[in-house]
Amino acid sequence: LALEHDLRAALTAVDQLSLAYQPQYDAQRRIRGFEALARWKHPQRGWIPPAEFIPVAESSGLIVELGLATLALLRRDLDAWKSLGLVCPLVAINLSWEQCRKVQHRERFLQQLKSLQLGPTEIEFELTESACFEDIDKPDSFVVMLQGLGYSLAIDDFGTGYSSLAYLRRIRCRKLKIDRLFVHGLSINADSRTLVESMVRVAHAMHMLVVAEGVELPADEAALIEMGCDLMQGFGFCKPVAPEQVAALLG
Ligand code: G
Ligand code: G
Ligand code: MN
Ligand code: NA
Repeated sequence: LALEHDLRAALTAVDQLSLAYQPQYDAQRRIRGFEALARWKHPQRGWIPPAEFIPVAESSGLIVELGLATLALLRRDLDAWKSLGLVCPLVAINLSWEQCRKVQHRERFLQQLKSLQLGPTEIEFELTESACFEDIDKPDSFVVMLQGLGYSLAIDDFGTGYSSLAYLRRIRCRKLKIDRLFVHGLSINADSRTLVESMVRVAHAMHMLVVAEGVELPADEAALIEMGCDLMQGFGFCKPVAPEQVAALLG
């Protein structure tokens, strides 16, 4: 509860929250996009890991405000890069199911996108496999709504949920992000390799791009390139970095 109280305060003291950006690379090691990740610097406790504050935000409902704040931070960072003459590729923002489940929350989110002029050439969205499959069954699916506005979607943490592959036919997302659980060590683990190869084949058959998460080992990178994985993200390339460091990556 103390954390919830402090997070509520952080949402009005803008300087406590920021975004870290992790680049996504193609097979030629060119940067093709970024994933934006929320960061919270608590005035007394220092950096609080998202694994700690995101669940608090979700259970308290503060995730809705945090989502709006995240968009504002992205706008600020995009403007700063633009003023340096840099062209930033697409940035992916994570969405929790809690922040788009309710109609009034969606509307505030869409309104924020509109007023900040964050369009489909600036931003895309990541939703976990379980959130996507919960949403897609609804008559007023948020995924379908965002896609109707031209935004592209990535299914996050793919392979860790309980959904059947049949759902991929219903949800026509642009990208599939393979969870690092399957990616790490795939070059030496025959089971992981087989699973990732199958996921790449399924995704491509469905005309989706594949992003491998948590790529840390050069041998895994080589194996992923060999199996036709489109994009890679992980500590082996670059850890999530502060906005000022993005400028150096783009320049
Ligand atoms: O940055 P890190 O890898 O520690 O993130 C941990 C988790 O927090 C990830 O699952 C990520 O999707 C989630 N997360 C990070 N930033 C955001 C955010 O801005 N919004 C939401 N909803 N989740 C986020
Ligand atoms: O669930 P989501 O994919 O949004 O989580 C992203 C999280 O994964 C971030 O917290 C980020 O810091 C972390 N991450 C990114 N690359 C790597 C990696 O190579 N190894 C590990 N262990 N974590 C990573
Ligand atoms: Mn993600
Ligand atoms: Na993920």
